Amino acid sequence: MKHRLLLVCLAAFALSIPAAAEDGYDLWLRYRAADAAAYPELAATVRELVGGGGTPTLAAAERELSRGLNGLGGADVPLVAAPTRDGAIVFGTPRSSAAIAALTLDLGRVGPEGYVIRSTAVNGRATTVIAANSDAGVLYGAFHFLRLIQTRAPLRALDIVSRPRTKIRVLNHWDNLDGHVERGYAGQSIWDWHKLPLWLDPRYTDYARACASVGINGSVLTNVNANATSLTPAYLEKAAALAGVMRTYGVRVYLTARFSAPMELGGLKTADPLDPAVRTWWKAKVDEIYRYIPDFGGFLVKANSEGQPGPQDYKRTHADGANMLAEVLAPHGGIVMWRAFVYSNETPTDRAKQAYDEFVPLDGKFADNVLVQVKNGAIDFQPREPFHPLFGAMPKTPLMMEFQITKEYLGFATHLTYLGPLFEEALESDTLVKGKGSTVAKIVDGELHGYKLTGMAGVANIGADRNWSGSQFDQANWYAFGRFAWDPGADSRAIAQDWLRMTFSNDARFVQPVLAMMMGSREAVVDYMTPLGLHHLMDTGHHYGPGPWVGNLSRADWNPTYYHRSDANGIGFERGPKGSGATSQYSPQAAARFSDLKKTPENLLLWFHHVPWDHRMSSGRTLWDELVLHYTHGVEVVSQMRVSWAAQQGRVDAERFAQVAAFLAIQEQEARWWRDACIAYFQSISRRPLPAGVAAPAQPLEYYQSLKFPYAPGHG
Ligand code: GCV
Repeated sequence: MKHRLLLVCLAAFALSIPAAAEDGYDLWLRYRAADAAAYPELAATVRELVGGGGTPTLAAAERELSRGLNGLGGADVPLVAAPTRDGAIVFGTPRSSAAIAALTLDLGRVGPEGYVIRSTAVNGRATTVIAANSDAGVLYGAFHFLRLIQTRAPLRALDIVSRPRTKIRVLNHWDNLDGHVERGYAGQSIWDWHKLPLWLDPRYTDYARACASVGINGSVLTNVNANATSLTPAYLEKAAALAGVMRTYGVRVYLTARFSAPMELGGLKTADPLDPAVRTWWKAKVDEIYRYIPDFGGFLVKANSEGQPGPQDYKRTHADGANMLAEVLAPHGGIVMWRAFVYSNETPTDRAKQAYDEFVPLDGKFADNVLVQVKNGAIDFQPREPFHPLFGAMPKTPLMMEFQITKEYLGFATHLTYLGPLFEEALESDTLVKGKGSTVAKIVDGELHGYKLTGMAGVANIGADRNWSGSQFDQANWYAFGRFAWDPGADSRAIAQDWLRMTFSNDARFVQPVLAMMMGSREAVVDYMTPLGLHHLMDTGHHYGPGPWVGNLSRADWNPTYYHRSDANGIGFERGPKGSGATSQYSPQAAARFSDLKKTPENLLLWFHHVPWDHRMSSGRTLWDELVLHYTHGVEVVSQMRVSWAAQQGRVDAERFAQVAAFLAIQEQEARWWRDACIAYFQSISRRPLPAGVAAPAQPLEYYQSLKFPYAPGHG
């Protein structure tokens, strides 16, 4: 009797434990078994894996395929030396696999990192071949093949040819050596510097797997607000240990270089890039780095920006600084990514103009192994910005895109904001510099100006939180970044759909509504934070909540009032010829469009123009009414997102369902806060009534102004 009771208790306990913990750790590499009846071609096309792991990277591909195929198929797929029956998966390069060498696969089309996935015959057996010119290419192809299964795609008659359109596809970690992540909302840094190099957290391998699964091939380990200590031998040894893990997955390690390191570490009196002793110091330092990390990628540098040291401290140019580093990296095959996010110490006429003013005169003056890294917009990763005027303005200098994956200005980790549409909008923007179709994507991938070096960087949203990104849906932004870096012409909806299917479920009743929710989520944030081209209304320092009233900071361009310029007459920053003239930094065709209030797209109106409150919008409403309705609409969309998600209960595991639901509740509350605070403030200036039927802010303006967040995460 006693035993029976015990068994009943044990059974009840076992039933209460989910089959597998669903805390988000597995990311989109969740290889849960597919329903064989609903997806019969999996069993028919995947029966055995032909082993080919001669190198560490091919061994990683083999491990991943085994893990994925075993998990997705629900049974172990045997590993064999050569196809023995129909349904073999053969992977490798022409060097590693005689079967692949014997096939005509046109690998010339895929370059050093691309791959071919093809259904063909090997030894008379129906086989799927995953082939590439390099081991990393094979690994990328293996992940693509697994993705096909994860998304329940057809597996027969495959003929996939894929090659990356950019060469350098890197994450920028703004991680400090003390573990704090600047603008990080997913906990502490994943790099446990204190325990490195001897303790290699298994997370490092899973990080590298996730990066490789979307083609990310570089990781800048340290914050752009750099600490010279990362270049000391003790830290180089730690970085080398990380490089050892990542190398297997085709991910190269990069570091940020503090420009004043020769003084701080070398005891020199100057860091002048033209000083021979400084150049000698950097040469020795770079040679030393390569002794630790033979495949070191190079440096990312933030110089003369927000107080960071740089060549201008010695009356030298950005090109002087970048080229000094480039010269010593070149013999080792390293590169410099020199950031264009600069704004000078003098109070500017318009901060949006500064990067262009400083960099365009330097076009053609950078060494061949330098890329200038440009944020998608000229201010700072706002919910919406027009494309940066540098794109198209430096034909002789490779420009790489910098996106921010971490959501500094888009609600941190709790707001569900899928960034795919933001990336896509920036990349699809037409600079018109060489006529119609001169998109930012074609500049970034080198097509328009013939850049030899190309790249895309994403400021990482990764931390030590169990779910990596601070929320389940923020993982989609890491994923989407990788896919856009591989193909800047990619489609954000298709990417979101893949991610949802891989991460959650292939059930159409789940995919369709949640996809719609993701696709509308970025516009909702724009609406409840900064509609119609407004920007930088975030409160001081932490950039979390609204602070449109802030106007007392020491630098004019740190104040939201500097950006929205609202007064009794109207609102917006006049950047046309009668204002700051920033529109003249675009190509003449684009400038003509942005300079003219009537031709400026309404979603950027207040970015480019100071517009009267009573201006008639295309809807026939006044600007004031339209503004209020956008704020209100943003909140309504979030409320609807909550409803859509609530309907998914039971279609996703309880653990992730509950976290997403709770975060959406936070988002709704905060969207309302943003709306109410901004309407209360702007109404105190516009002095106009709210449109009929629109709810008044819940609290008086003073209430919103009194809120303080001294401990908001991620603050630099
Ligand atoms: C790393 C913004 C952020 C800073 C960041 C800076 C940059 O200003 O608020 O935290 O510094 O951009 O991109 O360098």
